[in-house]
Amino acid sequence: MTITITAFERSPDGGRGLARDTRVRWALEEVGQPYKVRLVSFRAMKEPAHLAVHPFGQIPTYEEGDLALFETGAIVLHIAQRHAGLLPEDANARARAVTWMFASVNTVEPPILDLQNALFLEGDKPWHAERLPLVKDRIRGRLNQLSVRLGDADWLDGAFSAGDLMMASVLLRLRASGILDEYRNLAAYVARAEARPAYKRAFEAQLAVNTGKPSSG
Ligand code: GTB
Repeated sequence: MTITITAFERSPDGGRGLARDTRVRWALEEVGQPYKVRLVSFRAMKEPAHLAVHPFGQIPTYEEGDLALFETGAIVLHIAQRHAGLLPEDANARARAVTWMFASVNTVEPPILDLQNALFLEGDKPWHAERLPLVKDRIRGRLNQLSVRLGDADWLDGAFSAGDLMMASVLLRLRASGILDEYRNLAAYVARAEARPAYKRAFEAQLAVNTGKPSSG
């Protein structure tokens, strides 16, 4: 059955991996599933046809036959449950990998999103300069804990899993802030994730949409 995802017709980052369709593309590349992409404009995302699939008028979405999903965590979990390669066979190890998926979007991503909001939506507020260090320190609090847990391991719990895919996707959005590079092991973790052939194919495909150049993969 054909898989169709949605992505920005024109991504604000020029297609350099920051929009969340990257995670879905990456998961599909990891498990070797071909997919089609329906590009949507910011206006089309708020129109009834798209809202029928995504109640919050966002990207990405995932459609496969009569199944329509939104929320990257749920989409990546769906892909990982149906195709080998992103979740361990052992039931307990599988549950731990899913735990890391939830931790990425529920515990690590919120303070990172708060920084994006502070930088892009609150720059003109009189309290912006006072608030910014607090927002950054809340991220550091989480990264300190994550860094201790990862230690010198390559991945969060044994072999690479959907938990790492989600966590690396969340962390890479921090690179421009410089905060990721304060944590040697986390910066190396993200670099290791980005070096995976499946990530590179996903990145190139998203970039190609925005540059008009066909992707090589
Ligand atoms: N929790 C949802 C999920 O995980 O799927 C969040 C989905 C979401 O935030 N989608 C964003 C969106 O559709 C795109 S990824 N925004 C449009 C809207 O809400 O109207 C966020 C994003 C956008 C652009 C960049 N960028 O270019 O730098 C980075 C991240």
